[in-house]
Amino acid sequence: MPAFDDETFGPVAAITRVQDVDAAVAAANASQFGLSSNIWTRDVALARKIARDLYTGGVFINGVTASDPRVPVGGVKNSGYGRELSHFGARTFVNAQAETAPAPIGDSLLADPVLSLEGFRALLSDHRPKITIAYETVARRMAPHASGVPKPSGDGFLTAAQLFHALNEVRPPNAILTEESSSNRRDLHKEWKVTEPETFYSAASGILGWSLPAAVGIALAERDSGRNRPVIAVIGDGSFQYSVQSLWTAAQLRLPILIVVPRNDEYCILKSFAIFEETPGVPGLDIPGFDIVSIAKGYGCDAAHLDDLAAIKKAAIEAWSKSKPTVLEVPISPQVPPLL
Ligand SMILES: Cc1ncc(C[n+]2csc(CCOP(=O)(O)OP(=O)(O)O)c2C)c(N)n1
Ligand SMILES: [Mg+2]
Repeated sequence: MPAFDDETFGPVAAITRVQDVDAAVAAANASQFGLSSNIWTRDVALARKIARDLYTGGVFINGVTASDPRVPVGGVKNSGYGRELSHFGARTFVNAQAETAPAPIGDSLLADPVLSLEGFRALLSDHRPKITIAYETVARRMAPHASGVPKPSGDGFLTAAQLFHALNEVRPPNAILTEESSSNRRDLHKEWKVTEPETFYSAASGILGWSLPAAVGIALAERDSGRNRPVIAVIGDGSFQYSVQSLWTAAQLRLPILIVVPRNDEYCILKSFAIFEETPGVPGLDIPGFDIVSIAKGYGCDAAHLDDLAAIKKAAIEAWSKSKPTVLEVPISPQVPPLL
């Protein structure tokens, strides 16, 4: 019967006679809707018992449906998109709870970004890094570092290790490194010893698109806090594309970040995976043809294509004294290293 099955919302009361309480509950629960229900009776104890059996967003005894701004009130089944009143109502439209609930690590915060940042700023204003770990302890935890100058590739290109070795030679000891250079991470850690606290950042999840904006945020914080440590982002040519717009922010804010892009024209680490998984011929792993210099200049950065270690070192030193970001595109050997 449409009047029973549809949500009329009009000035219509659909009345259905049933044999007893159980039949009433069964009829109510058969509805595809479930915004709320009302029980009218002198027997409040019975009403409470019935209420437990009704599947609706709320049950009101001897009263019409009402809501309270202090709590989210709403329906079940096909009723109640979002919740009435309270700030939770609007958020159900964006599935915010569903997005934050599965956070694989750490805690998710569901909050207004502006209010949250204001709150965090107040909390952090007195924050000074506390150096609690002795250098010797840190040094013991680090991967073994290469000694000597890395060997050339033999194919005419620089190796990633040669590039990182050169950068390490010219960087100040307190330089902050953000990293997203998947297949070259091992070489980077061999050549670039992280000895100072809070000088190495990388996405714990492995998600691409994190390190470039992170470098921008860190450089901004360094300037605002007066610490002014130099910032370098080492980011693969593939990863560079993921949040390349952050170059614009860096240029607009006149941040002297050095961004080094080891260019191998490929998603190299995924080729390593393909070998490891014995799945030859995976498509889409070559990414030739990006003009990284033009892209960077287009966003307002200084940029150069360099394949010579002396020129790279000179450009790196200059980068940290500029009032804009510098992007260095450095072709490196496309050799695919073993995954493990
Ligand atoms: C958002 C996101 N998309 C895709 C991936 C899968 N992924 C992991 S590494 C990688 C390739 C990175 O290429 P590049 O930055 O050029 O580094 P290379 O492996 O060549 O050193 C991709 C696509 C990911 N981790 N995150
Ligand atoms: Mg690459």
